[in-house]
Amino acid sequence: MMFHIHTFPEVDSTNEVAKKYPANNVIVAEEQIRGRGRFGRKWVSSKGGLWFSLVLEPGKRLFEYTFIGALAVLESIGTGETKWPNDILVEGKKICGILSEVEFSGNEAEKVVVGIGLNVNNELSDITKIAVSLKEVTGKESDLNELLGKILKRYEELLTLDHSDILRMFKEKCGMLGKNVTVKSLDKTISGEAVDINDEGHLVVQTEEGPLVVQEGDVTLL
Ligand code: BT5
Repeated sequence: MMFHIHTFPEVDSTNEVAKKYPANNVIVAEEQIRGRGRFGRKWVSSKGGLWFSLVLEPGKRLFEYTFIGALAVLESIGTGETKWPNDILVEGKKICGILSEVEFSGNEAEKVVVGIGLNVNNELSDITKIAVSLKEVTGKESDLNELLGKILKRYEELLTLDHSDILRMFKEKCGMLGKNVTVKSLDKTISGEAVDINDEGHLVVQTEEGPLVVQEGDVTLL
């Protein structure tokens, strides 16, 4: 395997630790004190979950690293569907979230950090309405190291595929295409049918005013 794995009992955020490492390293934490989502949101990361960040060479578009992460996790847990732009859902609840970030050296992308949070054996206490763990889905605990190994192996394989293959695979597993959605981005909210994910990784929504392209945001299925 191309990845070197470093495990820590507790960190603020594995994405922050990962930024100090060169490509092909993976940072794993048993627990995160300040696990992060997009837009500075909090990611609940207590013991029993799989919280890790991959450090990768730049070269692909950022969303591809996220889509590859989603596909690698999906295939490794054997259940669920992808949700644009960075989640995996099982029965409508979030089991996995991904946060991909670029590290620059001057103007040039130096590396990409892909942070993956997967609820495995951890308790979800106050977010059970929106979140689910693999343990709840399968009825049994999973071995975290075994699962991590599977995901990393699959990630490495998917990295060699073309942009178009990754996009096609992500779309095939995407439960929200063809459904009516509301998308809240930072500055506006739109509703319509989610019809496609374009080559840029953006969501295309067919609204009453015509098709709109959404670059980032949170989607609610109607
Ligand atoms: C994400 O953000 O889904 C990206 C999460 C990435 C977490 C990994 S863990 C390893 C690495 N280190 C980090 O610090 N982060 C990465 P977003 O789409 O913004 O979703 C965040 C929202 O998900 C929160 O506002 C909550 O509503 C919900 N949430 C928080 N913790 C959750 C959990 N454990 N399971 C499911 N949903 C959760």
